[in-house]
Amino acid sequence: MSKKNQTVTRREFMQRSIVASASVGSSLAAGIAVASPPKDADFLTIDPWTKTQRQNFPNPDYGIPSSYEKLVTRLKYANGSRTPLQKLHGIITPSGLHFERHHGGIPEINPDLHRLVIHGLVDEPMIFTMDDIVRLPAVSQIHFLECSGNTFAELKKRTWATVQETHGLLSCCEWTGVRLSTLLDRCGVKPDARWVLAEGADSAVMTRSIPIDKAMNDVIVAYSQNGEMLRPEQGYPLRLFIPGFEGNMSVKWLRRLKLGTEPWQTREETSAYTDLGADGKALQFTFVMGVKSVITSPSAVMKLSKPGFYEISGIAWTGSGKIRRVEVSVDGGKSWEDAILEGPIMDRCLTRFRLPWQWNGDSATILSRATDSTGDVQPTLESVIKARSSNSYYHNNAIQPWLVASNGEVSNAR
Ligand SMILES: Nc1nc2c(c(=O)[nH]1)N[C@H]1C(S)=C(S)[C@@H](COP(=O)(O)O)O[C@H]1N2
Ligand SMILES: [Mo]
Repeated sequence: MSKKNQTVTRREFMQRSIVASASVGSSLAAGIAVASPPKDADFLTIDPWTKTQRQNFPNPDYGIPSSYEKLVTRLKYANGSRTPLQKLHGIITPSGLHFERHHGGIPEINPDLHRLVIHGLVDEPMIFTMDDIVRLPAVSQIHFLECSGNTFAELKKRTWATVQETHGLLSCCEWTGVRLSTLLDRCGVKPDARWVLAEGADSAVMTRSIPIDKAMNDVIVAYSQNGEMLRPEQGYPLRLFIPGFEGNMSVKWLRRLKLGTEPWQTREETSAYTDLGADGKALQFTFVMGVKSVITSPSAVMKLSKPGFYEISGIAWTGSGKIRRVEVSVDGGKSWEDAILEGPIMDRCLTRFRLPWQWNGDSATILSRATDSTGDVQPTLESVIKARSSNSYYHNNAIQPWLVASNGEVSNAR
């Protein structure tokens, strides 16, 4: 009988690694080994690329990934594209791989001509140019952005194969800009202002109402992503970024903010982005994204080449604060073990988790379950479905299972 599939504690892992490096070939080392020892002196052979001097700059002025990384791309669908989460490391999404969701295409905006208007219940309405905005005190914050439609298809049935397909409407970047409160303070918020309307300059004229408390708290009017100006598809030259809230509220190509006493009941907060109940009544304004996690490796449709050591690794996030804990199960949810959370653990940001695993070659269902700083625990799919009517599909934050078959093939086990 084969040994039970088991996770390896950090201490055990360190001890085994020490043993492994001290005595290659011992049984413990064999269990943990992921590389092969040199058979002869062939590792001393000099490779052709070491023998030939090449030009310093075969690459364009704006750097691109190695030609061997051509398969690490976004995956397009009708209204946008998805991030290849299973092929990324750490927590940062490279700008060129950030997911996209466009309701009316990507406008081409000349930043010199772009304006942001703030009006309504303010002491003094104002028009800002990009120069005006970039001059103001700025902040840089690393936050995730998730479309509330992310993972929606899995509510009904197993639909997608890879993490990119099931969870790829999620990305995480460093966003730089001016706090919305800085701009609103300049205009002077009238005491009866309760809501802010944000409007985009794209042909969809995407509009959403934001509660004033959130607007005055951590919202960023962002012009930069990962150090450079926003990509056109992310809202160049200016977007709203609302940490922790459903993606569609972070209005791209931001051109107008209006302060008022009530929400505006715009198209995107009435006909869409509401959760229709069984009684025909819709739940409106579910702003905060629930606590969620997914194992990105191993994940569908990877193939484990042989039994032995693997690191189970994934990402966790919550719209309510910080990730406090991620548990991993390798037996379909019967038992759980705490994964290692990689710091710094930031507010409304992806957190990378890791857990050493000895795969014995038997089929195994692997799962992750996140808990956030408010105590919220990621729900099972069954409980999400039970809590919903079949009409509702936004905000699915259920636990995602992957099946590692005995031949090493990994598949979606929803
Ligand atoms: N002006 C405008 N803002 C928009 C959208 C849009 O179509 N137009 N799409 C929204 C939706 S549904 C999401 S999930 C996020 C996606 O942002 P991204 O394309 O930068 O990933 O932008 C939101 N902001
Ligand atoms: Mo979205």
